[in-house]
Amino acid sequence: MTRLRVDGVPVDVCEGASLLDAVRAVGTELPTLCHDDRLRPAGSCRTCLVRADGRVTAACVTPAAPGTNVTTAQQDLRDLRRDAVELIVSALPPRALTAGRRSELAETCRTLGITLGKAAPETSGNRDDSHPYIELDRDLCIACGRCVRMCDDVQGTFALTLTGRGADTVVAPGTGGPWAQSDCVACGGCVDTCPTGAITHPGPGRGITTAQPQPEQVRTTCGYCGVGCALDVVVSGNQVSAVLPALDGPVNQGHACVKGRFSHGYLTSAERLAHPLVRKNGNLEPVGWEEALARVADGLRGAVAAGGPDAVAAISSARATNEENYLVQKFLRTVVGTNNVDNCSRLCHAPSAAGLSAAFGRAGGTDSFDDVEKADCFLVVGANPVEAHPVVGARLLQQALRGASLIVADPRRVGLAHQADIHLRPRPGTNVALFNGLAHVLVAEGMTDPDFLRDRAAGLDELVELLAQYPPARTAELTGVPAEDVTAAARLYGRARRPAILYGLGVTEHLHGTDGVRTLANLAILRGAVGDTGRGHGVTPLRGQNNVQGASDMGALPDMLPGYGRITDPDARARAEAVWGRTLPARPGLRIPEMFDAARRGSLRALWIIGEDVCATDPNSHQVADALDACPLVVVNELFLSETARHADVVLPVASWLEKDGTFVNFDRRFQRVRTAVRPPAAARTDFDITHAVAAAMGADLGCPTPAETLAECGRVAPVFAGISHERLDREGAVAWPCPAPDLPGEATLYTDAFSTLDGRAQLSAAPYLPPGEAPDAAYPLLLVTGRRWAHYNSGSMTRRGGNLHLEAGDHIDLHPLDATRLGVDDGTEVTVESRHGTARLVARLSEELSPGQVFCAFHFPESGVNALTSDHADTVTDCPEYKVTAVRLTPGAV
Ligand SMILES: Nc1nc2c(c(=O)[nH]1)N[C@H]1C(S)=C(S)[C@@H](COP(=O)(O)OP(=O)(O)OC[C@H]3O[C@@H](n4cnc5c(=O)[nH]c(N)nc54)[C@H](O)[C@@H]3O)O[C@H]1N2
Ligand SMILES: Nc1nc2c(c(=O)[nH]1)N[C@H]1C(S)=C(S)[C@@H](COP(=O)(O)OP(=O)(O)OC[C@H]3O[C@@H](n4cnc5c(=O)[nH]c(N)nc54)[C@H](O)[C@@H]3O)O[C@H]1N2
Ligand SMILES: [Mo]
Repeated sequence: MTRLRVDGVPVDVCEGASLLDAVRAVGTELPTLCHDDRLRPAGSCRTCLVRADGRVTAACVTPAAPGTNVTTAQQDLRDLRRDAVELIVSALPPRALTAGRRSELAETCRTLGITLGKAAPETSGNRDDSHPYIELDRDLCIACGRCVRMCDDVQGTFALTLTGRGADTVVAPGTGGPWAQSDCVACGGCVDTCPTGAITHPGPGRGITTAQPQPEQVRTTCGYCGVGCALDVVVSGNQVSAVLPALDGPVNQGHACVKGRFSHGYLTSAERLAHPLVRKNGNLEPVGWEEALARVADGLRGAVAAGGPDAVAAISSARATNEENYLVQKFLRTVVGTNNVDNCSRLCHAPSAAGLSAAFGRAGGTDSFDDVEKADCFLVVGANPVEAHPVVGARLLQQALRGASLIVADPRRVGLAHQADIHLRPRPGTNVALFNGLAHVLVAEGMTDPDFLRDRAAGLDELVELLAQYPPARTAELTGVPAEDVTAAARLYGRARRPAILYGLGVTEHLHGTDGVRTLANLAILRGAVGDTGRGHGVTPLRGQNNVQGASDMGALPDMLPGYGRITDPDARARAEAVWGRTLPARPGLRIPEMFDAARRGSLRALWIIGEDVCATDPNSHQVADALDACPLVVVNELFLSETARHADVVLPVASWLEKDGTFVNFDRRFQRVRTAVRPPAAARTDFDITHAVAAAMGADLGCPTPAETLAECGRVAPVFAGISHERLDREGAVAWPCPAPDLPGEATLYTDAFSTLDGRAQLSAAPYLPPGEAPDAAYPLLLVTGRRWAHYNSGSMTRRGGNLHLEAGDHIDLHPLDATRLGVDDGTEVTVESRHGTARLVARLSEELSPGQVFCAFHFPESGVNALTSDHADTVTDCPEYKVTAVRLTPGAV
């Protein structure tokens, strides 16, 4: 702590604080037009002048030295500050300060009593409104550089620059052309920091920024990806006018991405479902809730009568809240009497849950993301956070720019790879060989932690024996990664002081995804870099959906009760039975692909799909559609008439994340609150209410009248959540699980004393490399990897309905220029892609980010049919589809 005096008042500030921090600490406000707490100080606007030990200085750039006497209130200082603001305003047209203008500058002028007296003449036309979410009015730019620093220092996109000279300096996209064609990824950082309204978001939210809290503002957690950004939703008349990143958001810290910040246009889309639909004479027709619920209840009863409780199954939603997922699995287990419940974790990080449980004992990441600040080396594997988890991607990028070493393992030159010390490019499907190769070098060169391995790990001898087969040269043959890169990457990870591993679907969505997770975990165990040893930050899966961790935590899994009690474990069942007052079926239920098999065979007679567009996003989609068509009752809870809803017998209109109350669990196991910002359309209801209503129509009462009471009940079934409640989250913001008691902090870092495995040790895995399920051949010579693009989200149901469509209007397939030339394909032209399973139509995009022989596409536009291409091959342990490896051929034009 540093002690100094501000206007005579003693004040203590932290090491590294500025005079501005000290002045604010005593409650004095200064104008700060070029300053934002999220950014490096610039000291250019001279509006925060103070006197420090007699010398006039800009408070924002002057370090708070011990004993300094700071004064702020003398008239000459007031005049200097006022002159500085007046000078800035005098160069702006009157609209900078028109009545009702929401901006920091307008606010400052109102406070200082500065009016338009000396303003420059009104101008017009110097605008760039090419972008759907960001508008630039160059005449209002004061060249404070906040937007540029936000783009560089927080987002890491470097899309903006200051151009021109002297008083004519203004911000511009670095590429020179219109904003829409720049490198901007619409994180909204520049909009949020701009103090004058030069950069704004068009529409009712224009000019609202985090600097000016609004009367109707609701704190919630983003409902897109699993990062768990805390957002403040500004509401006016049941409409969202702006969504602002919360400055105190534990993961996002005042940052957001295009999805959370701007992609809420879907809320008011004309296509939004507003009434239940029931199939009559082959057509889906609008009906009242009573009729729809009666149809569901009759269908469920009929299915049970014909095939017993196991003739019913549900796919619960990783987009929905914990409380909704808890209720859905409780309904299946206690009202229907089956364990047939699963969620999209099956398609995503089920291998993480299996692999991390086997290695360490629990089904989540081992450490807190806060540790990025302490890590000095990142191994990022099969993940593209710059596009898929942009806020995480940006924080990793900043750490790399500050000197942390970065190893990226991805077949493609993804965003982070541009900043990597080493980019390993394994052939898709060869991770296990790569990780074994890295482990070989760690062992061979003595970069392991013998004490940790002796005291806290098991399985070393077996692993060392296996690793003999993976010297760098053989690893290079198996993976295509040069031997010297394998060695160099192992040394970088092996010699780091505090290395951290983060990974994504490039590890899990493979035939041997669980082996991939386990052999990756080996690296952290060999180094003793897990288990709170102070020598590293473990292994973190960048989980996908907003609440995929939570959906699984809540027991929406065929073999697990809430809190991961095994359904086959009599003690776990007994605990749930005591709370629920019912005997539970002991046999594990069906996994998602098994549900479709059972439907095609005729043994599954009712399937309730809650927020998953299985016909678009599950693999081998023609077979999925066949399964739905074969199933006598398909009920779909949806926001839109998705591909899946089109195959349903009953479609129930639902509320989305901005329209409901509950909690989500993010990728590093933090529970956070979700709060209702606006009402859903017409007759749409929450999944929570619908589950209750279906139970009631079946004559059952699920208890749990409110989301808060539901989480409380869940804590009684699952002791690991017992310390977490809505009331506590309202107070504390976020709490990580495990958290067994209200007076204990959540365990953000796991395994401090022991691992949660049977013997308390981390388990090394001696898994040999086995080839992927599909391999290219003469007929299908290219290897297709599927994954994500920054502007759209999964099935695209929400991001295709709003401004994001202007950012990316369709799916395209990236291919190397050498392949394009060979195949006669031009950039931007239509191509037909065929696999052994189906056909898709896409637009070609030439890209050197891929190796020749490999192609890449996303699956955000169902009409392009990408999942008609993907196969039924799936992880041998968890059934997670092998989305990352499909052999295809490509022909120019539409066939
Ligand atoms: N914008 C956007 N964000 C999203 C989503 C979205 O659809 N759009 N979806 C969300 C969801 S549900 C999820 S699960 C996450 C997913 O987030 P990520 O896991 O980052 O997503 P992907 O792009 O599917 O795959 C990651 C990378 O794996 C690489 N890869 C493929 N095969 C291999 C391999 O064999 N070895 C290695 N080392 N790498 C390989 C691919 O080239 C790709 O770059 O994103 C979430 N966030
Ligand atoms: N080829 C290929 N396919 C993939 C992948 C891949 O990498 N490659 N990745 C896979 C992965 S990781 C995942 S997670 C899946 C994701 O696949 P899905 O889960 O199918 O995708 P989403 O678009 O996230 O959401 C599903 C539906 O939920 C609806 N929805 C949104 N919020 C709510 C809500 O609160 N309640 C209800 N009831 N509905 C809601 C949306 O309108 C949408 O139609 O895709 C998988 N498919
Ligand atoms: Mo996912």
